[in-house]
Amino acid sequence: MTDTFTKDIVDGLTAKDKHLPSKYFYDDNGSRIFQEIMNMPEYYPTNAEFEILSMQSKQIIEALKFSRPFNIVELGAGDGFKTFKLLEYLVNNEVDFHYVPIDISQEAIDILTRRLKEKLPALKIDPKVGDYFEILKDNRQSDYPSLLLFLGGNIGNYLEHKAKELLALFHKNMKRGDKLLIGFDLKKNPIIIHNAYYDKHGITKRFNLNLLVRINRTLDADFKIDDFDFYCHYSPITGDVKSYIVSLRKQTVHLKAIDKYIHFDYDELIWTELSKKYALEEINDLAEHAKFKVEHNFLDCKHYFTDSLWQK
Ligand code: AVI
Repeated sequence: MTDTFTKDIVDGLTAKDKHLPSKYFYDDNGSRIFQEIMNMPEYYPTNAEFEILSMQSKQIIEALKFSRPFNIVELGAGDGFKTFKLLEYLVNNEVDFHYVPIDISQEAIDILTRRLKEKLPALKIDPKVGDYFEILKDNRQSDYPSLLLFLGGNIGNYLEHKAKELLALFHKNMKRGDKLLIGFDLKKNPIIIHNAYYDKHGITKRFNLNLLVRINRTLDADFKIDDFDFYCHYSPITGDVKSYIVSLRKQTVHLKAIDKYIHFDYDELIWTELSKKYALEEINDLAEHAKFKVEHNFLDCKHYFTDSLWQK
């Protein structure tokens, strides 16, 4: 048993309280299901952040106070849908900058590059595939100031100590004066949050159960998907949305590739994801802890989401 995926899955499924890392949701099928989630009317973060980036591009760019040229480095660019409005604003205003989208998926980067070249032929784009930090280290050599984008509220999927570690790494790999624009989903009426995750269409359920399908394929396992269900719960006090897979029977699953048996009790849970919602003060505390200064919170009109601008 050598690879990290196998180790993470086995560690999680043999722990006293079973858990699986949400980063493994995103195989090709999982990424497609996530697109469906983002298109659901109940999943408000996509629209909220889209509104911020389309209505406040001018204010965001002015707040940078960067000399020209500069770089915009996007971590986990994906399909680049949200960022398009910001890039369009800059290109239309003939601002001198380079866009450096980074993603782990070659396919996502190819699609994004092709689309942007078509829609914004004047854009200077320098796409990169691979690990954020290796690429950030290179970017540190650049003489130009950089704006780092970490959008979509992805920070909410990290446990507190992991979020702190990630922000410290960003800080370490930035130059003095560089800025970070980071998306946070905010605490709000709990019913709105509940409906975005415990959706009536069952798409988020499919998103979670797809992880079992992935384990079946990758580790030649025999999870019977219909014998598992999905549950999630929002705690308005902590701001945590926690998602679980529920075993509907007492059952045993065989991971044939590594000849390992996993036993499940009736109603036993596998914790799959944290999607934390923040208060603005908590965002401030996180920034200060990582030695950033919060310069501005760009909010949507309903105050559901913020793209928070931080300076190193
Ligand atoms: C990617 N991430 C910010 C999403 C979230 O809201 O936590 C993933 C997701 N999980 C269920 N719905 C969406």
